[in-house]
Amino acid sequence: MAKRKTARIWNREMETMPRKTLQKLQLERLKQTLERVYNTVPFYRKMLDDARLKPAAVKSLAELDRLGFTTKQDLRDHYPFGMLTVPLDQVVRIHASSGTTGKPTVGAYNKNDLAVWAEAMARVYFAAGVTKKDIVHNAYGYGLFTGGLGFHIGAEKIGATVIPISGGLSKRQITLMEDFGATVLTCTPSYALVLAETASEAGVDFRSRMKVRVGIFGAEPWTEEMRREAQERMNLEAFDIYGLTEIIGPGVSIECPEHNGLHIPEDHFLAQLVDPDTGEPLPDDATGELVITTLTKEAMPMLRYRTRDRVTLTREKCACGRTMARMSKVQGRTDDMLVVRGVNVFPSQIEQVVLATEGIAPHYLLVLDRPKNELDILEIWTEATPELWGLGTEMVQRIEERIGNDLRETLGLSANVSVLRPYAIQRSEGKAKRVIDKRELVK
Ligand code: DLL
Repeated sequence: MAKRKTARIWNREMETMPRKTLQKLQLERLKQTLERVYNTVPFYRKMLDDARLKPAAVKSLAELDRLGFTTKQDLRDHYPFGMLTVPLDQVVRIHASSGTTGKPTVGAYNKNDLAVWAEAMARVYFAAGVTKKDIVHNAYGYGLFTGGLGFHIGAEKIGATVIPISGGLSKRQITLMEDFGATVLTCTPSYALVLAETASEAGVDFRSRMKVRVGIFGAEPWTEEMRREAQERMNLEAFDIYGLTEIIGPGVSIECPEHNGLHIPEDHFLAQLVDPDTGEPLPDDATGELVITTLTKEAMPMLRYRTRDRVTLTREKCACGRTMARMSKVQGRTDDMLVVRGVNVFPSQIEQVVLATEGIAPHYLLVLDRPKNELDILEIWTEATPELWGLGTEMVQRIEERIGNDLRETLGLSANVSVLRPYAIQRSEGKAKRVIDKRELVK
């Protein structure tokens, strides 16, 4: 008989819990969370009061639907620490990602939150078949971005050896991956393909020289074609991982060896699906917007957070044995946020920087592409005013450089900027189409 891969499960008690028991636990934890935020965060107190919901009186999970939502804009309105339930001296870590305009979205953790995160990431590693015997080459960025440190604490939790290489210096990554005998590669899917390309350019046969057998790729949308390409070129099994700063970072869901959806640790994160236009609940098998309520986070819990990510859900038991809900691969966003090389950015943020530059007319176009085996390329086309154009090519080039530098400094984003002659950009007659995304990330 063919030997079936036995699924490794980090926390069997939780991850395979009967759904009835799970729902009881979720209700208990939800009530604790509601109690906590009601007493400490004015924004949530108002949300609960508006819904006439008293934390102690909540009797079922369904009552959650009476509440409104928490959005990125709400986090911005309470930037940086207005959503905290604890004084800052109990916060031990802060991460951040881009917000809708200017200010970043903050994630704050107390000691217990870091423990919850490490637990979620330990489950991730086990789902992907990673154990303490593995050597994890962690090429997610370390810093404010949650990728690097999230994968780091999870690897430590399971006792694997972690190489905190972060992103960049690709040739050196290839050398160290081989020298240290890495068995697991963690990075964005597009960076994985860049590493494969770098190896082949350096004459290194990735398949025979590297020991990498597992890749845990996420933080940006990617297609089945990219998975096939990565698996083929690097001789590894690729797992999709999803997460967002507002909820905890990576670890909000992960594929198991069945590769049939991403498991959500529902004892920590309660998942709902809503119609993005009306906010009404949707059945699991519809495509809708994922809404998450955290059940165990302490410093900065989230009630009904609108992720803006479009998915379907299933709560049927998986062949791997887990009873935890699975979400589909992210099928797109319900807002205009772009994920460029793993960096979240809204067109409005780019607009602010570009149009604040002297000599630039208020017309622009963002063109995104992902050439085979390369990172995303963002081109920004904008237009000179007749005055700037009159000053000659050298001046125009200087402005292009200035915009490029400003974007790098304010948004951490590198882009190819072209300032075109006046009236070069087509005027629209209705809603301006400002973004051309050629990456075809959603099929
Ligand atoms: O990207 C956390 C993360 C780090 C996830 C490392 C996985 C691996 P943010 O920077 O806040 O957090 O970006 C969150 O990125 O709302 C999605 O739109 C998108 N995203 C994240 N993972 C995936 C994925 C991290 N696997 C936003 N597929 C989310 C598609 C993803 N989109």
